[in-house]
Amino acid sequence: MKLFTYYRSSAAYRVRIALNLKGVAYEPVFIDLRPPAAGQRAPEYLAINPQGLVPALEHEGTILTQSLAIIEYLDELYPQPPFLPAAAAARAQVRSMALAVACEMHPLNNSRVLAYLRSPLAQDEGTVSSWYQHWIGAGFRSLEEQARRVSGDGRHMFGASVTLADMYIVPQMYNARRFKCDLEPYPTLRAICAHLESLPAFAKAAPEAQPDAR
Ligand SMILES: N[C@@H](CCC(=O)N[C@@H](CS)C(=O)NCC(=O)O)C(=O)O
Repeated sequence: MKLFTYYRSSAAYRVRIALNLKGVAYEPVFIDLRPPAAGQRAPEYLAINPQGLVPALEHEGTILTQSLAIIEYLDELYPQPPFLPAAAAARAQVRSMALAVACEMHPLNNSRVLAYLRSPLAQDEGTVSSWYQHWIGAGFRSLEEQARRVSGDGRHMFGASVTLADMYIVPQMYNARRFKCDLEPYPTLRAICAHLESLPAFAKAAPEAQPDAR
């Protein structure tokens, strides 16, 4: 199994966590997203993933893209430990929190969106930073309340074991710290992430633990 990854990509970070939780060995292929390399837009990478985004996963000759599709694939292939609870309503609650990160927060703060604000829209770093912090605040406020309602132990987004939602909140929290967002208003999310980041599968997936970190 080959994972096309970049250490600071939060979407790749989600998949690294999932692979580690399943105990699946993989070969990382490093795609440097920063200019001037911009490896995600190189013709050889676009041949692998026409979306021009990391992650991508190659397994048995098939290439998969989009972190959620990849993580669900892994969960179907390797059912233990399961990434979703058993009950239908609980599964929907977990997916809702993962999707709040994947569909509402991350797309607004992705590197290509921030780059577009800088050029051609000519926004200065202060404006780019308030854009970033605004959308983190909007997302985290709702997730804080959701997690407060459905976390079973204050250490997981849902119930008392690791689910899909945990694989999405930790990388988003990492990014929020990196962009110096005020995290004081989110004690539930901070406590959950502190616990999750101490687990080996999460620690091994962290950006700083990756061979391409610099
Ligand atoms: N929804 C996608 C998001 C993928 C994505 O946006 N990846 C970012 C890194 S976190 C990327 O490749 N950005 C390159 C760019 O913005 O040009 C997923 O979940 O896989």
